[in-house]
Amino acid sequence: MIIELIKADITTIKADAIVNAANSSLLGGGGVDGAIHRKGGKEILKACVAIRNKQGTCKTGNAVITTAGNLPAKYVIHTVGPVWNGESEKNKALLADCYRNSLNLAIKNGVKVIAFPNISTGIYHFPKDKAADIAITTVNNFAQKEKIEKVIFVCFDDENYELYLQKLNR
Ligand code: AR6
Repeated sequence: MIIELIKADITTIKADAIVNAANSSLLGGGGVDGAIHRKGGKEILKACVAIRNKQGTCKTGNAVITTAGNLPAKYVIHTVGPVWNGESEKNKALLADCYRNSLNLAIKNGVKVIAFPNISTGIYHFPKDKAADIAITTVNNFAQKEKIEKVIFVCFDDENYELYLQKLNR
């Protein structure tokens, strides 16, 4: 499995799947979620509503998959990161769940190349340094690594990009 780091808007990435930092409603929001729904078009929201009608809201740490609508990717994997409310093992475990459950769902759908944003580090205020450690460690320790060809960490802000650069070079 190759790990790639880029600084970009994830809606421009032509991967098999891009991951969305969604909320449990699955109905859209701000940040990367807003950008994905805006640029991906109505088909994504339609698919999210269908999932909600079938299985209800998406719990923190879980992931669901939809079409990517008008985006260059094939699928969007929507995962719900934890809201930072202070240091806790639970928060860290839930963020790791987001990466692991997204990767498992990717494999189930034949995804070879997957792009992740820096889940929970925006509106949900998870400290960027801690979140980057969890993201990198979880992806590195993922049990079925050989089934994924490439994981792209897509950083949007300079701070996240510099953190990932340092940590991945180590
Ligand atoms: N491409 C890649 N990364 C982005 C983009 C983009 N277009 N836009 C922002 N980021 P956030 P969260 C980065 O707030 O913290 C929404 O309202 C951003 O720099 O998008 O998980 C949802 O509906 C940050 O590093 O997600 C939820 O309610 C990272 O994406 C809530 O926000 C995550 O920031 C989720 O909050």
